[in-house]
Amino acid sequence: MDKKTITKAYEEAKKIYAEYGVDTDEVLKQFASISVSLHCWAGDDIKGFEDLGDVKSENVVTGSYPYRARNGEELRMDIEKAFSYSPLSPRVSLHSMYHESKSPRNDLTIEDFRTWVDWAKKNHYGLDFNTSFFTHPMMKDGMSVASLDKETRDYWIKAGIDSRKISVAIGKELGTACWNNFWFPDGLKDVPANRALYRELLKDSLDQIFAVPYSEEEKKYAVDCLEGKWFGIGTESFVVGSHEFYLGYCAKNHVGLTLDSGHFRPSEDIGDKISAVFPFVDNVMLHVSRGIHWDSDHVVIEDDGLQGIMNELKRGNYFGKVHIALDYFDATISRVFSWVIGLRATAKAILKALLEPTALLQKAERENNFTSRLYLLEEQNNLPFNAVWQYLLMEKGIVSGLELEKELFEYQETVQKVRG
Ligand code: RNT
Ligand code: ZN
Repeated sequence: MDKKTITKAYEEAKKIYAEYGVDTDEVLKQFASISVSLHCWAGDDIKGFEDLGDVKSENVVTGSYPYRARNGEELRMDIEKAFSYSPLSPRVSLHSMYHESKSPRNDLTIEDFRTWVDWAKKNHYGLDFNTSFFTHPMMKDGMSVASLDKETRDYWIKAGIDSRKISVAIGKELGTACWNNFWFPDGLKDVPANRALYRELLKDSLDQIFAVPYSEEEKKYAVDCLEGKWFGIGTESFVVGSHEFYLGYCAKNHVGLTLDSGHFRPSEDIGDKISAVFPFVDNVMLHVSRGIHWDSDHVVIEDDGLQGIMNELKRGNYFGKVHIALDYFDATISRVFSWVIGLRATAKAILKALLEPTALLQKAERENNFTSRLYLLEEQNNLPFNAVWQYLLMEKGIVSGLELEKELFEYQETVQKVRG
């Protein structure tokens, strides 16, 4: 589509949205202020860059699509490529297994991520952090900080403490708070005989990790969050860090809470949980994913789950307060495409939420007029969303449609395929 046609369609759309009380120019301004953190780990199937030999992974990624990024240079190049097709303000979630040094996993500083930090600075990307409490010889029977073995716990507690220093340092250097996520795979395949013991151990380890609170100054640069889970592969019967455990811990100890859309029973959705937890914890981060039957981490697409989350962020005025991050991986398709698809689906869902005539819906609800609420909800599905989306992409010089597809496959053939 040429610029003139896109602009004309936008001007028409603007008038139609105005009838519903929505100012599309304002929406585009608001959209520009919303950032989404892209998970670096989908680019290499959560393998990381350490030389650990044949070590078991606690994160299952299926598929054998070629062209996995094998080092920092390739991964960063692939991420940049993905961002070039997204209108969202960019951030990158890093895992500690992507450090590019010889240091052990529990003795890292910001300097072990120097290339990442300099790269983020140069490209004006925000950076978020995660400690990889998995895929490592110091994991014991799938456990880290809740292990019965003290040496194992101590190893990972140290990694957790250091991650908070790394996050503050990153946040300070980049001038934007680094969200530091903690997810531990610790759990049991079969029915435990002593759940309480594991939970006491986890609590004690967390108390050590968070023993020193951030100063007021440091709070500007780092936010810690704990991510619970219902079950995982190999932890079908028991996950030590369940959602309830962390909700209690976070509320009491002023730690942020992460909600991953794949980590709850299939009919639960995190769109509903945001307003339930927000008043009681200091910070909330979302891991936007797509579970099919279970925490399958499918690529995020425009579905009801995703739209439900973004609508909730708009309706409760949570944009800018709740941190949005992506978390999925699919090694059966192009990993760069998977980022582009997920980023663009998220961007579209955010834009759609911002364009929602929320004031009208909420007014109808306040007046107990559930008929109008349902009618308007339906009617808005036919408003000219795509005209606004195309205009946004055009303004940012981002291509779409078959052209995008052609360019990304070209990148695969001319860059990814020929990598030494
Ligand atoms: C695992 C969690 C966790 C990880 C990443 C790699 O179930 O969702 O967030 O996917 O940290
Ligand atoms: Zn997650």
